[in-house]
Amino acid sequence: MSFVTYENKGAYGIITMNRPQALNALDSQVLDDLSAALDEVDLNTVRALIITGAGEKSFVAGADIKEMAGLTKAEGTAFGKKGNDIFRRIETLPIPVIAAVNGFALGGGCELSMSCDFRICSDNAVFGQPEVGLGITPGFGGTQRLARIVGPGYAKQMIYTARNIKADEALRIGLVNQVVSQADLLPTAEKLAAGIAKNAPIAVRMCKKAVNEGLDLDMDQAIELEEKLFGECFETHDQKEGMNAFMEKRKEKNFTNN
Ligand code: DAK
Repeated sequence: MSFVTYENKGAYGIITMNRPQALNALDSQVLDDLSAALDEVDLNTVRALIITGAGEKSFVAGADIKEMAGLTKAEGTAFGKKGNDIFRRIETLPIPVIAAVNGFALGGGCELSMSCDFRICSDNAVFGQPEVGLGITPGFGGTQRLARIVGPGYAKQMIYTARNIKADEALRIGLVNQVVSQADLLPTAEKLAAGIAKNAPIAVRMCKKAVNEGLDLDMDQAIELEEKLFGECFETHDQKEGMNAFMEKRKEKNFTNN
């Protein structure tokens, strides 16, 4: 039995973390299942991905504390690498990934949401990095991604105090882009995914690469990267189609990912 499901909705897909008896906490099995679900995404046809949690209470309540409790140093390091490799795969996936956070996003859950391109959440969502209260550091990229998303000040405050924040505060500090009701969460995420899927996939892919990789470069190098990726869009079918549609005053565009 898999703790992670994948549903192909045509232009976009939905991955659901589905271990509600443990509030979708991430143990080794769940991480393996998440990796297998990512394998199922057909990157030639699927143009955006949503990651959400099963149930109304939790997105992911963190790495599995019961499994981590007995780990040796070597096992702890290996567990951290397992999660990091999968989260990095999500971050660099050649299609946008939206986290639809439907409740607790704590520790590894907050970190999973931050490996996605952006986050929307329901009004009952709770975010936090409680690790220092458990005697560990965030281990799935939390110290790095949180600081990049909300800035070092808020990131350090959240991490050092281990204090959880609610949806409205997450919105205020820029951790999430939008807060909606539970009922509206998935429809809103699906609307966003479908909207992204209408655009030229090569161009969207280049934009993801430009933003992600550019953030780690100085401005001269970052602009050079943008120039290179901009250039790569030319002579593609989709560049010609997008520009021809404008000139022909056509609303419908046939982007083919070529
Ligand atoms: N791990 C394992 N089980 C969990 C869990 C978790 N993170 N969160 C919840 N559960 C389980 C509970 O144990 C309970 O199971 P039973 O006792 O019924 O068997 C069930 O889910 C329902 O939870 P509660 O009964 O506690 O539900 P409540 O509504 O009362 O409370 C809660 C919800 C989310 C406030 C509470 O469950 C809670 O505080 N959970 C722990 C949240 C947390 O601290 N999360 C961060 C985990 S630390 C690293 C790699 C990774 C990481 C760090 C380092 N390296 C290797 C370097 C990541 C660390 C983390 O994510």
